[in-house]
This record gives sequence, C-alpha cells and structure tokens, in this order.
Amino acid sequence: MSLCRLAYRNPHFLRCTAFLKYRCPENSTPGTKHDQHVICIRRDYRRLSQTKRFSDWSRSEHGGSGNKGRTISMSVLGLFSLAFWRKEDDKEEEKEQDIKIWDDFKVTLYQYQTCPFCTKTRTFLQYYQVPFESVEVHPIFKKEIKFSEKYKKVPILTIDTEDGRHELQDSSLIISILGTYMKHRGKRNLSEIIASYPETEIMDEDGKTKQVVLNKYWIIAEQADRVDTKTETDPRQTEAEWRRWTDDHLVHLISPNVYRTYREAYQAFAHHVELGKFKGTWEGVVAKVFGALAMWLISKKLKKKYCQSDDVRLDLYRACHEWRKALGTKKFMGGEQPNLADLSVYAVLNVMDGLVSFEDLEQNTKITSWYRRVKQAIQDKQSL
Ligand SMILES: N[C@@H](CCC(=O)N[C@@H](CS)C(=O)NCC(=O)O)C(=O)O
Repeated sequence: MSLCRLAYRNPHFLRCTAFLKYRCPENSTPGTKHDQHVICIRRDYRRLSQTKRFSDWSRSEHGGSGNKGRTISMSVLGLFSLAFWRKEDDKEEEKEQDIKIWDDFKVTLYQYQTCPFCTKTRTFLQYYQVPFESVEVHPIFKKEIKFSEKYKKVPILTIDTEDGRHELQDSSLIISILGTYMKHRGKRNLSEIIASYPETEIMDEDGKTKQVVLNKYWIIAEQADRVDTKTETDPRQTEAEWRRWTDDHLVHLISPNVYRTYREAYQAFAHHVELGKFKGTWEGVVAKVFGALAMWLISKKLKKKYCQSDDVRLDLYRACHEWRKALGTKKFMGGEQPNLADLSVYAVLNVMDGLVSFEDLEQNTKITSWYRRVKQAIQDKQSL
C-alpha cells in the first residue's frame, strides 16, 4: 500500500507525509537510493495534496495548532513510516531491473503524433517506461522512413542493439514483442522473441492471400505463468480479444467521428497542429485548411465501410458501452492495474481528447471514470 493511501485513511499520516516532504531536500543527488525515495515521497505528496482531506487538514493546520505537538507527531510518524521504505526499496529494485533490460538498446518510434496506432505504441512505451526517441514523419513525403523499403505506414519502431538494427512494424505486433521481451526480463534475446511471431500466409474472405501474424495479440507467457486452460480461464485470452477488438472495430470509428463535419475536421487539425511540430508554419496552415477538407471527405468513405448508424456518434457510444459493460465493476480490464487492452482502448480514445467528439462521448457514456483512471496510472508511472 502506498504512503498516499495510508495517509488518506489516517490523518496522522497526513502530518507524516508532510514531514517527509519537508525532510527531502530538492537538491538530493540524482540517481542515488535517497533520491529515488525522495521522488516516491514527492509523488505521494503530490497525489495526497490533491485530496479533499488534505486540504481540510492543511487549512486546520494553518489555523494554528501548537508547534510542539506538530514536531512530536511528525517525528514519531516519520520514524514509523521508515517501515514502508523497505517496500519502496523492493519496487525500486524491480523498476531498476526493468530499466536495465533496455540499457543496451536505442529505441526510436517513427510516428504521426495523432495517429491512433502510433498513440497506442507510444502509450505502451510510456507506461512501461521504455526509453525511446520519437521521430515525426512527414505525412506526404515520408522521408524519415525511407529506410523502410516496402512498409510505408506508421508506427515503425527501430531498435538498435549490439547485433544490429531490428525494424518492427505494426502497433500491436510491436507491443506484443516488447511485452514478451519484458515478461522474460531479458532471459530470451530480442531476435529470438521476434522469431516467435512468424508471418503465415492465409486467404481472406475475398479469396486474396495475405500475410498475418497469428499470435499478434498474445504475450508469450513464461512456463511458470502458463495456466491450464481446461480448468482456468487465461487472462491473456480476454486481453488478446479486446486488443483485437480495438484494432478491428474501435479504431475505425475514430476518423468518422473526429472528421464528421468540415467544422469538426478543421477544429481537429487546428488542435493537432497546435500539439505538433508544424505549429506556426505554412505547412501547419495547409494542414488545417486542406488536411481538414481531405479527411472530412475520406471520413465519409470510412463511415460507409465501418459504421452501422447514420449518426457515427451512435457507433462510438455503442462501442464504449460494450467496453464499459465488459469492465463491470473492475477498476481496469487488467484488474488492479491496466493491462494491454486497457492501454490500447485508452490510447485510441485519447486521440479525440480535447475535441468535440470526446466531449460528446463523455456526456453520453460512462467512459470517463475508467478513462481518467488509466490516464492517472500512466502519469503515475511516468512520475516514478
Ligand atoms: N495495422 C497497422 C496500421 C497502421 C496504419 O494504418 N497507419 C496509418 C496512419 S494512422 C498509415 O501510416 N497510413 C499510411 C499513410 O498515412 O500513408 C498498425 O497497427 O500499426
């Protein structure tokens, strides 16, 4: 249990956490154990200070309780809290191990900032604290991904290692490969894991042959984690199904909704340009005017292909109801922590965050509480 949760339950801990904050100087040596504790405590303090109970306490404290009492209670409780540092220690060690497995790699994400597939990949990298650089690809000239001879879509992830460069394509495949690599904590090397996701030729409904990776949505479990599917349900099964649903269904509802009218399309492009590297440039202006026009026209075609209702919002609401229903009373699809399905659905919806379509979605579905929980979980991981 984090200090923050304890503090929330027990007013004495409020004092204690404040004491710890006071005791942790801003200029602790970066990278040391002490520094890591300081980071944890500051993070807990930050979260704590956003709670109502904290503001009530801090107001009453300001009202003037005795200094002596405060010093004694802070000191006693400060000592008491040392017991919890041990737990933080273990967590830190685990985190250090996680970070170490990326030490010899240089990871680069070639992306469009607002593409849902790229957002999905980026969210995964951020949540699992994989150090990476991102390169924004020019949507027309694509000179940044010239190295990729056949595959011209984004995201592309390159991983430079001692053995050379690995080039990974397709958001879900990238996530599964990296997820499996982390699961095995570097015990299996990356080339071996990539080879565990082979391409197979299949024939689609129209009789055309295509290459697919059959286990694309699966994290390959360690022997010890495997469950007997005759007696238990494998949580990876649900995770894989919802990840597939995100790619096959949810993601296709985004463009028709974001670019539903020219006005909405223009607002979306203005918002994206504001966030991206073309802000304040002539390319940004062209993107706003003509990009919005192009996407508005394209979204009409996408609507015909992927949407059932005349009002595209209804399809989006329906999809979110479906997700909410499957979540039930669970905090996340992954239980107490987000799993890859949570991160994928979140990332795809995140593309609309700040736009009219997202406001409508929040008003017409019960998606907000879960969405905010995932957002918070990602932020917490990043502030670690
Ligand atoms: N299945 C791929 C789909 C990737 C995809 O369609 N990306 C779009 C951007 S959202 C793309 O690059 N389209 C080609 C283009 O923009 O020229 C994935 O999951 O990564």
